[in-house]
Amino acid sequence: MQIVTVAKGPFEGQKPGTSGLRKKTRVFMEPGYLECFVQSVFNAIGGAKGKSFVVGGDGRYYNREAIQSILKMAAANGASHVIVGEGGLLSTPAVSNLIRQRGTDGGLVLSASHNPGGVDADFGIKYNIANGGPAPEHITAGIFEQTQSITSYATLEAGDVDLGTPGTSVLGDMTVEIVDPVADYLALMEKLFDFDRIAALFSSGFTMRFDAMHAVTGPYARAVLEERLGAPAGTVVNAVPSEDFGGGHPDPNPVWARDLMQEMMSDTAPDFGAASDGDGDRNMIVGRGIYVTPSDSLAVLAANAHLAPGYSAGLAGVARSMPTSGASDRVAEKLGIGSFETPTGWKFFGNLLDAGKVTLCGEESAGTGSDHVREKDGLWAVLLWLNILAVTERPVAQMLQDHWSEFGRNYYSRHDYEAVPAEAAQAVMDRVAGNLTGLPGTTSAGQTVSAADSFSYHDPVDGSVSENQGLRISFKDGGRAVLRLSGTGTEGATLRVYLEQYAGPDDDHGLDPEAALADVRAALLDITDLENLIGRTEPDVRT
Ligand code: VG1
Ligand code: CO
Repeated sequence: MQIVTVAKGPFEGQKPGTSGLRKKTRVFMEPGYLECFVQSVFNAIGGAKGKSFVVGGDGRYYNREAIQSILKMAAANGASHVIVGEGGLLSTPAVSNLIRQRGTDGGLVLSASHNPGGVDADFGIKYNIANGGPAPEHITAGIFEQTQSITSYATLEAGDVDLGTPGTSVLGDMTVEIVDPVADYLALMEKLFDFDRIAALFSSGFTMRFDAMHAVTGPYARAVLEERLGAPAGTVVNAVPSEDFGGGHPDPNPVWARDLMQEMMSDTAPDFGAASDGDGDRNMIVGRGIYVTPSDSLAVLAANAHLAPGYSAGLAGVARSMPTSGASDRVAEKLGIGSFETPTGWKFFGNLLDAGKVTLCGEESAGTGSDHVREKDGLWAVLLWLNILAVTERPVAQMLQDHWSEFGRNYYSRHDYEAVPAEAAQAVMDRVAGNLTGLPGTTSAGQTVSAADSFSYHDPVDGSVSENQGLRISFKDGGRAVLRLSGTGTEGATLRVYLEQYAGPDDDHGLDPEAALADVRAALLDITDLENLIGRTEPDVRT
């Protein structure tokens, strides 16, 4: 074993409360940078001695090098067993599944998720705990504390492990097991969904396009949709993971999955379209001629999940992140099951899932998942949609219309202002935060504020409190605006504005979302003085 001393930082590690460490790839490539984070993780969990881990990533630039470093460090730190996806590939939900199925002590995921990849783009790493989910705040705080004082890490002087051949080998006293990244995940999906019925849907001529965005879900989607379910070859596009995701952002939304959107809105659109992100935990759902917002998707899935075998007993409850629209709340209310509002980030769902309080969870950022793992799961969401469509035999557009007629429609849009100078973005937040009590009762752009607060979450399972999780402004007549600073950007600050307007069941639900949200947006811009403070008139991305 070799102890490598590193120049004393302060090492800029993962901020407590953020989901993993995300930086420019070149930062991760600085000598000792990745290693300091990994050693900090091992230190924060009481050492790696005798422990087992799952390690894999989304295949972006530096994935394999990072895995080799981690394996040598795990061996030097006394770990007993590490499971690695063949070729270094594992999607985030597949890591979560392997941790749970194989009972490991935790796992490390190499990904910056939906951020672009490449030597001049982004890299990331995140630690998941034994329940398969992202480390909760008390653990990320411990890791951060370690990063502030770390001076050395332990590694093994050894050759690289062959990641390309399934099987078991030894590295020092540690066993390294290379596994097929897809097999266990496919087995889990077969338990949850009626594969025969979905296969019959495809053989009846139902058409689909799945855009893997040159990221990790390519091999999974090919194996599940084309090989197992019989969808024609070519159903999955951009299916080979590439180090820079074909030069694009592997972010499944109408902006970055533009090609898929164009196809779905064209005369030759297939029946169903979907896309997933870099690490395979996000999903975008599109019907022929209609985009399904992630908030609506969660609500439709909650209302129909019982049609799939894995959920035939019904749902225990539904949880959504605070900025996600209230559409799923209405379904939960009608079903008479619990509904929960958590801060942004999947780790907040872990306790609710572990305690059996909820079965489905979702975020407006295209994350949907269930108690089958402890991460959001892109391909799982696609399969649940397919199972539901196979049973109802209704087009996606009809599913949505019917849903809105029953529950009403929550028009929704998120506006992102990216790479804003940090002080300017903070000024917007401070201005609103400083005036929360003065807002209720005030009117601008014809909208009267009914309530305003800074969201703080009281975890109903462990009693922990997470404060300052975003600013909420509710308007009379069913409008709402939310303001948050992103925790995943790597350049300046990203200011997120979430807009929502409810229209009841009797409405015709036919407005363009941006038009339906125009008043709420105007009121929000007026209240925040956002355009002046950040010097922008248009967001960079609307999703
Ligand atoms: C974003 C999303 C959030 C998601 C997080 C991680 O965070 O808004 O909903 O949980 O990314 O997703 P932020 O702080 O930038 O808004 V993933 O697929 O990038 O692991
Ligand atoms: Co992701």
